[in-house]
Amino acid sequence: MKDEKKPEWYDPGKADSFSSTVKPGVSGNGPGNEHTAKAGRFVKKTAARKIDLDALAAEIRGGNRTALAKGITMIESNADHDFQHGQALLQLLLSESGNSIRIGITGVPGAGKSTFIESFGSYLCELGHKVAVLAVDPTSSLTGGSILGDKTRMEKLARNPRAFIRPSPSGGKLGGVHRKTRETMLVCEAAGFDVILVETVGVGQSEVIVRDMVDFFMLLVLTGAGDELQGMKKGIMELADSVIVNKADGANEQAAKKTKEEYNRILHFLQPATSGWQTTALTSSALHDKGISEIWEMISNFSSLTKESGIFEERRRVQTKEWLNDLIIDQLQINFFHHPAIKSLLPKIENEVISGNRPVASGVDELFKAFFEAKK
Ligand SMILES: Nc1nc2c(ncn2[C@@H]2O[C@H](COP(=O)(O)OP(=O)(O)OP(=O)(O)O)[C@@H](O)[C@H]2O)c(=O)[nH]1
Ligand SMILES: [Mg+2]
Repeated sequence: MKDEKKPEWYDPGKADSFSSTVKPGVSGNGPGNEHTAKAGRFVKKTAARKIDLDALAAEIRGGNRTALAKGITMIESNADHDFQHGQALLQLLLSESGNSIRIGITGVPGAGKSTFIESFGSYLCELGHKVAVLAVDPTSSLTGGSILGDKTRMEKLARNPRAFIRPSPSGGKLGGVHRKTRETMLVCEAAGFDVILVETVGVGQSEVIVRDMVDFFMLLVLTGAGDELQGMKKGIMELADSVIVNKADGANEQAAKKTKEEYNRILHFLQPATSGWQTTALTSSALHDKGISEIWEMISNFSSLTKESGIFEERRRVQTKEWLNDLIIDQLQINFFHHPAIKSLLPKIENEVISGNRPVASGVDELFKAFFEAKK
């Protein structure tokens, strides 16, 4: 393509493929100009729709944010052809992924997770890190992604060129959010982000999902321990590598320190989330950037300790294996329940089982026989 035909705003690093081009003006409509006049109209270019995945992968490796966003959109799409492209893109980037510390952050609504990420993320950018912020919001399929919908709490970070913020994807298929967030994490790593922060709201199963995709998991809590501490599910505390008592500022500072000590006492008796690491409580004021450097120091210690012992790599291997397992189960469910043979047979079996005329296991047996028979 000749240079003068390129649009003014083209990306110089990009190949010569544009969905629109600048056409030279047509002078008159006389004889000899018919073709030019015709070509000037909008013509849908089929070739432009072909995605050059190698070029996209190269741009992502080079840290191009537009390319990164494009790759993630592909991964997040629920359309089948995007799924295929997304997987091919991941294949190209896989060897460059993994070089990061993945940190999960959970806590009840209002604990200060987003404010903490704003403060912590900005601090890490100042240290020279590149920070990607992702979210797992179990309600995003219903609400269209609320958790990071308000970037207002992360205004400073959102403007930082070393940071990248991506709201929670919506589900689509079963296990969709889980898969998409993990894959997004890999693409961000390939783009050079060396700290990945995953925010999740402390309700339902999302803590377990995020625990399974990160290296370090922290629980943000507030003061007013006593009863709250008693009521808190032991299970969640046992997922955490650290408990952070946030809002340790102003009149609340002393109370927060006391709460921290109470947590440390209790944590001592609990099963640690990571073997060889004692889960510890610290305080922070996300609003006033206090306690932030201590938290990073703790995570750095965690990282070197677990890398030395091999626990870090081992956890990642186990996580990937479990991820594979989860996806197989998702696929099996989708295939089974969406199969026409099952769709037509299931209501009859349900009726028989519910009315007490048939043992449940025998109903399942018939369904699977019908499923495998239809698959032959
Ligand atoms: N005083 C004080 N207020 C804080 C601190 N951190 C957060 N807040 C305030 O607490 C409120 C909730 O903070 P968010 O960061 O939105 O909390 P969140 O945990 O992300 O909440 P959800 O996203 O709704 O789950 C906001 O009004 C913050 O300004 C802190 O360290 N000190
Ligand atoms: Mg939030």
